[in-house]
Amino acid sequence: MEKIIKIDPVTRIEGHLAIKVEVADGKVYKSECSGEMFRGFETILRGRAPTDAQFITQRICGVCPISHGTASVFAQEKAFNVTPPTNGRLLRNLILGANYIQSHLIHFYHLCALDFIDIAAITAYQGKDDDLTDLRDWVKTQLASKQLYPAVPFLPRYDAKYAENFELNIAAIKHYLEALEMRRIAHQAAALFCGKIPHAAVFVPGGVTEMVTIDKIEGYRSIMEKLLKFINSSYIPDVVEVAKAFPEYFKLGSWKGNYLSAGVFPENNERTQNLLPAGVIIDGSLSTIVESSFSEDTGYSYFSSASGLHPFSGDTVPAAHKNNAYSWLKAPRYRGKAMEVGPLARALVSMKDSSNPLTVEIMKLTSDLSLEPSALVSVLGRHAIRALEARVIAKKCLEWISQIVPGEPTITKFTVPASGRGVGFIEAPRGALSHWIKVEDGKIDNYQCIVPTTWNCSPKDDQGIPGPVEQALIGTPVVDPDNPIEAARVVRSFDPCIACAVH
Ligand code: NFE
Repeated sequence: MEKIIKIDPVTRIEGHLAIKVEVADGKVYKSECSGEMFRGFETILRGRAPTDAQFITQRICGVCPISHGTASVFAQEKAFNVTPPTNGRLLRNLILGANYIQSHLIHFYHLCALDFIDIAAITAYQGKDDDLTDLRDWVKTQLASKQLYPAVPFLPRYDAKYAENFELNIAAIKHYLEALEMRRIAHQAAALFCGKIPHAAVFVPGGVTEMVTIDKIEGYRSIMEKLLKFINSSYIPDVVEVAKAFPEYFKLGSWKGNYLSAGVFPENNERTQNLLPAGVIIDGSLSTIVESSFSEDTGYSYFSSASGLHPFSGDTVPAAHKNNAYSWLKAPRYRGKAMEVGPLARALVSMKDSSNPLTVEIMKLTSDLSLEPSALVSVLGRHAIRALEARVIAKKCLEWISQIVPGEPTITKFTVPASGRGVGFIEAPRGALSHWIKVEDGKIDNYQCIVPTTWNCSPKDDQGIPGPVEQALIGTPVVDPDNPIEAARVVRSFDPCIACAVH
C-alpha cells in the first residue's frame, strides 16, 4: 500500500521545516524537504559597509552566531589581506569551542533525546531529586488529563517504541535538565571573551577586540573543565547507551554520499592547518577544496535568480509563487554534486589522518562497540561523532587557553580597500559554512552565504538530483504512518537549522 506522509512542521529543530515522504511496502521511496520561510540577509547586506557584515550575519541564527561572525571576518580577511595575531586566533577558537559544545548539547539532549528516551518512565521514579520529582508529577498530570500541549517539549509525542531501560531513561532525563545548565555555562565561557552571547560584539577582521586578563583565562578554564566532565560522565555515556538500545539506527539514515568539510579551529594564523581538517570526499576519494567548484541551483527553489551561479555572482530574488518550487532553500552543489556536511563529513575527512584526535576517538569507540567504522554513516553515527567531537574540542580549548599571552595583541590593523573579494570557510557545528563577499567602492557589492543546512536539506537540483536528507530518507522503514518516528529520527540526526538554511 502506498501512502504520502507529511511531517509539517518538524518539531524539535530550529526553524520551519516540512518533510514529505512517500511510503510503499512500509518503506520510504521518495521524499521532499521544504524550508518554509524567506529571510533575505544577502539582500540586506548589499550597499553596506563591509565591516558591518559580521554583526548583521550573526543575526542569521541564535544557535551558531559565532560561526557566521567568524566566517564573515574570514571572508573579509581574504578580501583585505590581513591575518590575526596568535592571541586573536586563539580567542576565536575558544569562543567558537564553547559555542560548539553548547550546540552539540542542545542537539542531543534538548532536540533529539526524546526521540529515543521514554519520558513516561519518570512516572515510576521514586527518588528524592527535587527537579525529577516535580517533573514526575507534571508528566503524570499531563498523561492523566490528556491535555497534551504542543508547546511543551516532552508531550505529545509519537506513539512508538522508546528505550525500555529504566536506568537509562531516568539518567537521560536527569541529564536533560543538567544539560540546560551546561549550555548556560558554555555561553558564559564564550561571553567572557566576546562580550555577550548570542551575537558577539568583538569580531573584526584582523582579530578580536578583547584584551585578555588572567581572571578571564582562569574563569574560562574552570568552566571548560566542568563541561569536559559533563561530556565524559554524561554526554558520551548517554549516547553509547542509546546506541546499545537502538542498534538498528547504525543502519538507517545513510546514503551514497559525497562529503564536504570546510575545516575548523585553525592551528596557525594563516589557517592552513585545522584541528578538524578541510576536504572534499567524492566517490570515496579525498581532495582539497576548490573555490570555483561551488554553485547554487534554484530550479526547485522559490527564487527567480538564475540557476547554477557561483556564489561571487550569486543572486537572491524571491519568487513565492514559482511553479514546481517547493523550498525556500537554494540547492548548493560542489562540482555539481549534492554534499553532506556536518559531523559525519568532518569525521570522514579527519579519518584520512590516523593521528587526528577525532580519528583516535572514533577508532576507540567503534572498537569498544564492536562496530566497523563504516557504521558511523548512519543516524547514530552522526550523534556519536558529535559527542566525541565535543570531547576533542573541550580538551583542545584547555590547551589553547594555556597558549594565550595576556598583554600581547589580539588584533592586526587593516584598511578596507576600495575593491576586493574573499571567501571565508569554516565548519559551523552543523557543517561547512562559507561567506562570499565582493567589495566595490568600499561597499558590499555582493554577499552570499552557503550554509550547512542549505547543503543538507537542499531541494532537488536542476538535474532532479535530491539533496542529502532527501536521499538519506530513502529506504527508511515507517512502521506506522500515523507515527513516522523513524523518518523524524533520520531528519533530526542532521541537526537541521532552517533559520540558517534560508538566511
Ligand atoms: Ni542556525 Fe548553523 C550551524 C550555520 S546551520 S545553526 O551550525 O551556519 O545551517
